[in-house]
Amino acid sequence: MRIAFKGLALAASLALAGLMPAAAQAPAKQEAPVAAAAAAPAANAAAPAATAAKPASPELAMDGAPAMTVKPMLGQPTDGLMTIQPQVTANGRRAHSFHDHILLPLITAISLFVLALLIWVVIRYRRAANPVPSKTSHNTAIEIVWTLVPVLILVAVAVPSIGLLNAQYKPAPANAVTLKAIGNQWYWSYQYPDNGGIEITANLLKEKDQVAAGERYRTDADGPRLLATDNRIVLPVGVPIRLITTANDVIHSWAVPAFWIKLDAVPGRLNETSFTIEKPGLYFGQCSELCGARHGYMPIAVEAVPPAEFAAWVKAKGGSMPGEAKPAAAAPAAAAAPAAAPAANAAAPTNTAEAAPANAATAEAATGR
Ligand SMILES: [Cu+2]
Repeated sequence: MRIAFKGLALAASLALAGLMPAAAQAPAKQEAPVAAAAAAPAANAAAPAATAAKPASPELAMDGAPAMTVKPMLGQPTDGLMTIQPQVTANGRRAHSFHDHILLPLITAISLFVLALLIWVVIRYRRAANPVPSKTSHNTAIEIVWTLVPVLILVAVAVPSIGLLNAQYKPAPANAVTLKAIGNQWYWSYQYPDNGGIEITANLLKEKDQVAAGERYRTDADGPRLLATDNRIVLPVGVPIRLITTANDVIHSWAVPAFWIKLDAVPGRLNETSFTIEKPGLYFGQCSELCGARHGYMPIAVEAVPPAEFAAWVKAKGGSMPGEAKPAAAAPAAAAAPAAAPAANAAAPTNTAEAAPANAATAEAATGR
């Protein structure tokens, strides 16, 4: 039964996403979501119908989810910005403050002090001003000072630094939402193992002049060049996220600057960290481990939304929230077509196609933003 449901959920999400893993490198046509929506998924008829009912538009994610608009200054690089991106996690704020209030003043003071010493030496002890140089070779007091002071500075930096490092590897609490990010040459795929095994493949959106006529290309609503993806992942705000990374081929690294997250994705190994996003918004990142020819073309786009919207998105994807009953529509469908379950093919969705249209308007109101 559980396997049957998983198969259906996979079929549903694949149909919704309008792409199969094999097609990952080639962005599907814009019309795909609508076509897929007509055959609407087995799991939970109402919610997908709502998102799918919208017309295909470059501003919609390929799965038909409402696209979040890009906010200036938030979650992306900004022209002329000199410092770290605005941080939206506790660790990020802590690191930002560490950088701004401890490291930067310290580095500035040391640089100015050394510069002043150099200038003083150059002027005061130049040949013209100091024709007979001193033959002094040792000075115990000054040697103790120039050994001790740097040690004390390093200790002063190490204390907050190790605390921050420790905080970054704090295990996630039991109620965390798990996101598994899988690096592939050269795109990211995602799983939500606690939410009915939702799977998402996120590819770079190419520029208009790089795609064939009719194919989806990047617009400014999708995000900056080289950072926009065809499918965005969605995460709840204010809820701890357990991030697990791994890879299918070579080492990648899942990095989103605004979250203060950079976690290597290593084949055959699971790396884990946790964070809580404090502000709704659209956040961009990139693979940060040199992983091959198209390393620069595997962006990350995260929509952070209120928990209720996240729950609605999970339902729309055919998943479920932990502790919640499985979507009702999935049960009869699975019972009606047990044979179709293992293969995520066309058989399953057609069985429930009639049940799909449901009340689009209500669900749209619930998920609209
Ligand atoms: Cu990579």
